[in-house]
Amino acid sequence: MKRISVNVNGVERWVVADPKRSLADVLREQMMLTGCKVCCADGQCGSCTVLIDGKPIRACVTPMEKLAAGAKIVTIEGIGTPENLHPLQIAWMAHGSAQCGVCSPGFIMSAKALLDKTLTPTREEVRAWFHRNRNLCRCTGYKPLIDSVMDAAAIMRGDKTIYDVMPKAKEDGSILGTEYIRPSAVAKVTGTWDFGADVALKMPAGTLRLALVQAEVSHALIKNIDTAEAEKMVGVERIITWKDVGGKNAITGLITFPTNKGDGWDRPILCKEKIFQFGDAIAIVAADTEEHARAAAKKVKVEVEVLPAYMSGFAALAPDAMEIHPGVPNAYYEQGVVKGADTKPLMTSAAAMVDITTYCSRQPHLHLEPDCGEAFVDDDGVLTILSKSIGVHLHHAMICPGLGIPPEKLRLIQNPTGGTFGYKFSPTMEALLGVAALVTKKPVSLVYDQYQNITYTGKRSPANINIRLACDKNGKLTAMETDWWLDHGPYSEFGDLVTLRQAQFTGAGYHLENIRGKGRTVATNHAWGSAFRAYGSPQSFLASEIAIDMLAEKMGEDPFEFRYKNLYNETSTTPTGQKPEVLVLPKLFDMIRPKYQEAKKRCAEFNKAHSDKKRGVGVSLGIYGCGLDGPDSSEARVEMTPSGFIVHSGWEDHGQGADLSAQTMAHEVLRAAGVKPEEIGLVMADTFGPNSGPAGGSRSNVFSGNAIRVAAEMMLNAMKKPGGGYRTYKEMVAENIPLSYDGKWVAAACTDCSPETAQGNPFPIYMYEVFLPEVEVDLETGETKVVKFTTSVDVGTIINKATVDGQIYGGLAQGIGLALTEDFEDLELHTNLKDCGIPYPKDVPDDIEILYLETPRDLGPFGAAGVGEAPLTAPHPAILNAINNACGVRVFRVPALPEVIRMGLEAKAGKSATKSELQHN
Ligand code: MCN
Ligand code: FES
Ligand code: FES
Repeated sequence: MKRISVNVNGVERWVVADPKRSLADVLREQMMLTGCKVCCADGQCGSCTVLIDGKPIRACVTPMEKLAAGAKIVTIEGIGTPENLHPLQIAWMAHGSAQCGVCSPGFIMSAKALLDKTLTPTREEVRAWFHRNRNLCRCTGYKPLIDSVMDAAAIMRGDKTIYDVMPKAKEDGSILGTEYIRPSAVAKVTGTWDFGADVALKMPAGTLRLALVQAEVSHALIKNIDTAEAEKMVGVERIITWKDVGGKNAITGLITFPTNKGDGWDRPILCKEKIFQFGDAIAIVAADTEEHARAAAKKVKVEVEVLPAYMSGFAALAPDAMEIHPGVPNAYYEQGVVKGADTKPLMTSAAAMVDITTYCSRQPHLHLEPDCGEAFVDDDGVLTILSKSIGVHLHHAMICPGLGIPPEKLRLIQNPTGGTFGYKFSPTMEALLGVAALVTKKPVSLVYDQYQNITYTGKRSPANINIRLACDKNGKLTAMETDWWLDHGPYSEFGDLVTLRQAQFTGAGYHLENIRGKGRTVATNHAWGSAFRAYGSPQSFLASEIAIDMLAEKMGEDPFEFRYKNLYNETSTTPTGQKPEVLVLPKLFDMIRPKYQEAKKRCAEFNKAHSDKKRGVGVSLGIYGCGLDGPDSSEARVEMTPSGFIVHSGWEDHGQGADLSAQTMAHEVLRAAGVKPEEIGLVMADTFGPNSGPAGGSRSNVFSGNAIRVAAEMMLNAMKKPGGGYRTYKEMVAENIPLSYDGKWVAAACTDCSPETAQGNPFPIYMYEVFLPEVEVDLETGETKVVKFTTSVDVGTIINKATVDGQIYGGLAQGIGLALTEDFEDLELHTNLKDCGIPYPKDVPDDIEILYLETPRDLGPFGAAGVGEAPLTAPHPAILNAINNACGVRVFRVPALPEVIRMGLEAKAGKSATKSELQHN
């Protein structure tokens, strides 16, 4: 320990600290300057960036002892306050740049250092600066961040005013379709938005800190758990094992289909007899500090008998593979698709047919904020769990029987959340927190480090799809056959649905009336499969959007026009036999066609001038449904108070902007009574409030948006005076009129899909997008980058323009990662953000163009569909198609790593790789 003098935000202070501790830890834990966020603790993400003597420094890798005497430290708290914001903070809000907001303080500090040097940077200089300073963002695709810096610089130069930059309501007061800022924006850009790790620091004295004892192998029998030595370690209060869990000690997967061969109780809260995957929780240590808890966790001895680990669908499907869950076959769910006529004769008589196998990877979510949460038993004896849950009511049902408490004694509330992209559709640590709080009878907190966050949360389920696609002599699609499996890891939750998604989306978008296929969900010992943005569809479109490209090639036709003539028409149905709710794909293709032609010309000119690098353009389409399968519903409440209105909604916010959307939906109705947006407060994502369903499946804008609209309409009706005008709060009270209204919206016309045929009407509304990337391939190294991305999109009426732009930019950036770099396969290598292949600023093009078509949907709130998942449905096959267009190499799996492309180039040049090597390497 040492008494160290520091100058923080202009104030000279003394702090007693361990000189080896990081500046980030001292700022956060000792000075409570929690605007300095720690996401990786490894210098990779820049979320902890502060200024030291004007330079951007990553505080997580700066030990206190490295601080020079008299060094001046500036944190986000030192550059602006909610009442007096820095231009960068204003511009960040104005461009919707703080989506989840966990990266915002770090980016703003980094940008400040740049603008302190120059007020006239170019966009490229800003991008290079962020890239060099390792500033990562997973939500925004970076473009809005660059826009923000450019605007902040303009304000600081005096070329623009704050008024110019800040979005405004429309003249009639409506904020629908504007770029109105989020209610959470000020807190996010000033660093006062408390994420779960900040909440943990601010828990009361006596809160126990938890650490997990986790499996270090992927498949094993547990012979003994010895806690004796660990119990004696300093600070330890209690070591908790399966014996301490009061209920079934399992998380129920709420399996959807009775044809599922398991019972859905396959995921233990704490492992008893068996380890199913690396990282599985075996015991929890509760101690006075996190350091003590982690040290003791290392001393728990787990004796195991290692079993063969099945790390892929290929391995788990092998005839001699043992059952991972004894009594349940590894292929535990089968899904068929049967539409139209028998496809066999159509395949035989086809003018052309493509038969390929594609493999979509175990894409990691790479949300920056590591998983975290707290729990306590409140004064009424209710176990209250705070976490990143994006399905508080869903998770309540999934964990309650495992904990063994009555449902009314369990409450889940979502903490401000630093991105999930779907991994939090599964409960992660909720049950662990719950068990610990129940056993110790004290408040507890658990904060994963980035290693745990990556290795012990769910991932996208890899899919291996064989597709055969046929057309007649006119190039019209006649039939499709598919055969697929999904590697869903060891736990069955949502495994049947993701398998069904292949039936719903493979071949979607085209007039394709004859389909036969069969798929299966396979248990493996790799990471458990969880929801991931666009859930299930990236696997499907990888297959069908490469196949159709190849079919066009076989027919000697342009891939854009070949698609165009096969798009859904007035007589078409989706692969599940549903009539599309709007016919927008031909218009989206018409809109983007001139861009396609320009791109082809641009690429040809580049290729003429370069022999070492080649450029190409690719096309694909993507579609996704809004909703959970079948008759889904959402509830909301609007309450009138003396000072305004409160929307109560379960719409969880990952970072996508649930707060602003809930406010906008209510305001668009209530503004008739002269209500201002700022008079509408929010109480969100709490199981003691209305059940709005999970924020997944891009369902919330439609379902929760409609439920809020309905509740607001009921309120407005109640406020209406017989002679015109609206009642005030006082008048409502005086007339004894209820002050609270519950709205509900049900997609009543939707039906489930059958496991045998997949036929049904699963979604009320779909989103549609066309992808047009341009890539550059280095012919020597195989390195590929996306240099420009154009997309045309129809997500119905736009509720907030900055939100929708941000969703699309961010989704495309994740699509670039999926296509080229991201993976979670190697448990030794893929253990941090960088090695999992997360795109840094310069890995995503600044040149992204979005063309909007706004076709109002009859069932959408104010005509809106959803948007979150659309941009990640099919950007990656378009990129792979563009690679082929650039250099003639077909890649059938993602990520298309340079070595795979290089192998393809060598094969083309007459060297060794075969088609099957390219499909499976
Ligand atoms: N929206 C709009 N106008 C439309 C459609 C949508 O303004 N026509 C807005 C909505 O009001 C909402 C956002 O766009 O703020 C996304 O709406 P929707 O598609 O309904 O999605 P959900 O609110 O249900 O959010 C979930 C969705 C999914 S499934 C994932 S995964 C996802 C995503 O949104 N994860 C995200 N976007 C994310 N964005 C961030 N920053 N972080 C995540 O983890
Ligand atoms: Fe410091 Fe990531 S760089 S937390
Ligand atoms: Fe950048 Fe979420 S806003 S990580």
